[in-house]
Amino acid sequence: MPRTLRVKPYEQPAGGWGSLQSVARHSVRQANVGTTRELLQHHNKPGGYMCTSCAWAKPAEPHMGEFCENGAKATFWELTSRRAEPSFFAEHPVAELLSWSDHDLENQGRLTHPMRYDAASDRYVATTWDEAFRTIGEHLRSFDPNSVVFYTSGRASLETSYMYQLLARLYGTNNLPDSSNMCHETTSAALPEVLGVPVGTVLLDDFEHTDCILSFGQNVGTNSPRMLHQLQQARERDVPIVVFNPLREKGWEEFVNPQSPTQMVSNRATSIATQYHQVKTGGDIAALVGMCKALIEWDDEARASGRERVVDAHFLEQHTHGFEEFAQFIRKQDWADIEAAGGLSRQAIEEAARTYCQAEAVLAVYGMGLTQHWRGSESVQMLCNLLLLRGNIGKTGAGICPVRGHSNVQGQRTVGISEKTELVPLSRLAELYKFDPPAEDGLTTVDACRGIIDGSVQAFIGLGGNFVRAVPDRNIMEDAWRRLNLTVNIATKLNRTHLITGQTSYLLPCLGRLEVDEQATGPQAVTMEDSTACIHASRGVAAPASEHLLSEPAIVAGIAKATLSPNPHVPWDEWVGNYALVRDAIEATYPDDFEDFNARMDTPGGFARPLPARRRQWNTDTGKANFQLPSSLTANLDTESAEPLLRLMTLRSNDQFNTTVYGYRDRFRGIHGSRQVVMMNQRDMTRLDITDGQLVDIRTIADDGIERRLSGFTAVEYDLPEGCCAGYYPECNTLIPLWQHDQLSKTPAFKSVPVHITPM
Ligand SMILES: Nc1nc2c(c(=O)[nH]1)N[C@H]1C(S)=C(S)[C@@H](COP(=O)(O)OP(=O)(O)OC[C@H]3O[C@@H](n4cnc5c(=O)[nH]c(N)nc54)[C@H](O)[C@@H]3O)O[C@H]1N2
Ligand SMILES: Nc1nc2c(c(=O)[nH]1)N[C@H]1C(S)=C(S)[C@@H](COP(=O)(O)OP(=O)(O)OC[C@H]3O[C@@H](n4cnc5c(=O)[nH]c(N)nc54)[C@H](O)[C@@H]3O)O[C@H]1N2
Ligand SMILES: [Mo]
Repeated sequence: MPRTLRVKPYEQPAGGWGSLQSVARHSVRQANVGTTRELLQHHNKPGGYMCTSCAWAKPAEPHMGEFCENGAKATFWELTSRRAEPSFFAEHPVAELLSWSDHDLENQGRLTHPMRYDAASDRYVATTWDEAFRTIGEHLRSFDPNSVVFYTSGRASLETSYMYQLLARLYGTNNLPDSSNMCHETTSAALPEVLGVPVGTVLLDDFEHTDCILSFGQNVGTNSPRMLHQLQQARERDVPIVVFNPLREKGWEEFVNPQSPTQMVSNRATSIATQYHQVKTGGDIAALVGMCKALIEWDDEARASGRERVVDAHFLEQHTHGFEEFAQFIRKQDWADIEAAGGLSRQAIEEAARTYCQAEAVLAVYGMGLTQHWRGSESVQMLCNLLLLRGNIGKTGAGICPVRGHSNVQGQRTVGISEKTELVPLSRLAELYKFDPPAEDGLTTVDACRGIIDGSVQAFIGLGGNFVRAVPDRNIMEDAWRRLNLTVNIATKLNRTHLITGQTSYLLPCLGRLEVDEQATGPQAVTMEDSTACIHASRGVAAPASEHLLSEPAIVAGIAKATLSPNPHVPWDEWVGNYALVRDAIEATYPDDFEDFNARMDTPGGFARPLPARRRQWNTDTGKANFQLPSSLTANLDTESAEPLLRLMTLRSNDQFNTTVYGYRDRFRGIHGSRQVVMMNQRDMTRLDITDGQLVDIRTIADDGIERRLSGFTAVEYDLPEGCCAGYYPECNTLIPLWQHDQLSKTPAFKSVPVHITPM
């Protein structure tokens, strides 16, 4: 269906009446009005279910409705009354469905039957679970285990994830990439070198005690809206909030709490950011170097004149390694270079540094604007350097807070979904299950893509997600995907990845987290870990979408039993009948993190994993927190180009969850009706002879001989720094070269694609 673009700046705050209207619209469209509204009472509450949208922390004392606009949309979307039944697939051949939009595919509703792809009729046809497991098992037994990829999207529970990693390892491979490899893997790779932990150190309580909040590259109003409660409360205590983001995102500007009758009636918003720095994309290293430079210069002056130190000398001495070298490096940096790389003036950077210095306890939140860059890890480590200077790790009200994406993406890594053997207690698994786990590292997401392109990967099992749509180099990947021998997708809704079929393809429908999961010993609970490393139980409350669905643990066990030779130490059936036994197995594997797991999983607010860095114990090579020097002032890949080069950021709208496009209203950015747009700075438009609303051609600048191009996108004039532009994910994924990724973690550089834009 052709869509018409409308651009209308949004004058309202985040939250407020706009948010209520949007929730109401979605509840009506998914035709589940009454029931779902009742269910929302159990949302993110102890004893209830944990939201399927973002991973933000759930408080011990929840609000009356502990949900946000986007959490409510995710709930409606999962509990829709629509169904994609076998009759739907009989009517529509796969070739036809391939021409449908992401929105229209998922909007068909919940999958109801296990389906097998029939090449002769080019259709998915219903099959039985027995047949599906048997055929999948036969195929898997015929492959070299290292040619099979076991991908996980970040939604599956700790129980499912633990079983899934064990299936892969018993089968013989560590090929366990997950969506984290495209997301916060940068964090998981960068933080251990510096702080000795792969996750953030901040707890929800810290927001109540902090004196200053820094934010880098995260869009709170859209992607973790419940955090606005903590931000609003901090603002009520007059806590400064300093934001670095190329775009002026609504959530960081002002917020009306839809759950506060007084605020709703008066429509008086709380302003959130006290400083808003529109850094250039990839310019955070420069901004952070600048802040550190200001601090160290002020500290040098203080020391010279005998005044109180600006850095926390005691902390630096006791707890850190490499400070002197770092300070020398920082002193040598030139303000002109810092200003050019970050796009911020020295004055603005010093203003931020002053606010940082005046606070006793500072916490920093960050998202994809830091992680998805060529030097994403260096950006994250530079943020740690700044925090370390004043001892802002391991004290109340302070710390580093990566805002994770999927609702259990952090937890999956905790229980063994990882391609990196060093992160997994393989010897413990060997002891518990009496087998020899594969010793070599498996494939990351980027390496899995390479393997699919070069033919060394033969089969792909997807536990959720929309892999082909989420990865870079979409066109190349779609072609390569068809050569796969076997693809198996465990999913709730239809998406494009399911339609690009390998030689043998199965689509296996599962229960969603919100549904009652009845097994041999009764209804089951599952668990997940939030962004602050707190673990919560979740119990489904809605009736299953179809009687033919199996739970994710049951599907994993079904594939395992059909593939592996029996192992008396791995009780697949007992586990499926009683998830508490899986939790016992998790506890046996990770006794420190999961002590008394079954007893503690209902702790209000979750139970916190014991993180050494929170206690200022540093599990690093030096036994201290390590300063790390950046190799450049920019996080962007240096690209030589004779043509005018812009840096494209690919972003989420306020009406999507990753590749799930709920609709076409990016309300906060005022962009409605179409996602085929590119937001541009007015001076760049003039320079490139492009007018507002004009159709343009976007081409990636890369010297690898591959043409990556999108045509017919509409240029929209937008308030972002010169030299930067922005488009939507996943529409722009064709433009992103697979090899442009973070140097340490291989997280794709989705936020700084060098492009050339011309009028059509
Ligand atoms: N409703 C909803 N919630 C979600 C999701 C969703 O799609 N919809 N997705 C979930 C997932 S998996 C994730 S990972 C998170 C993602 O949540 P975010 O981390 O907020 O991810 P993005 O939407 O990609 O936006 C990143 C922000 O970084 C800014 N930015 C871009 N480049 C730079 C840069 O170089 N420097 C700085 N300082 N800023 C930059 C952009 O302007 C944007 O505001 O949200 C999760 N929650
Ligand atoms: N250009 C660009 N690309 C990006 C990003 C970006 O910012 N820019 N962000 C990256 C990031 S941060 C991420 S996390 C990835 C996301 O990549 P993925 O996690 O692979 O993608 P999603 O869109 O979250 O997956 C949606 C699908 O999951 C399935 N699903 C939903 N719920 C369930 C469930 O309960 N169980 C099962 N089994 N399946 C379920 C549905 O079928 C749905 O279609 O994309 C990455 N790609
Ligand atoms: Mo993510």
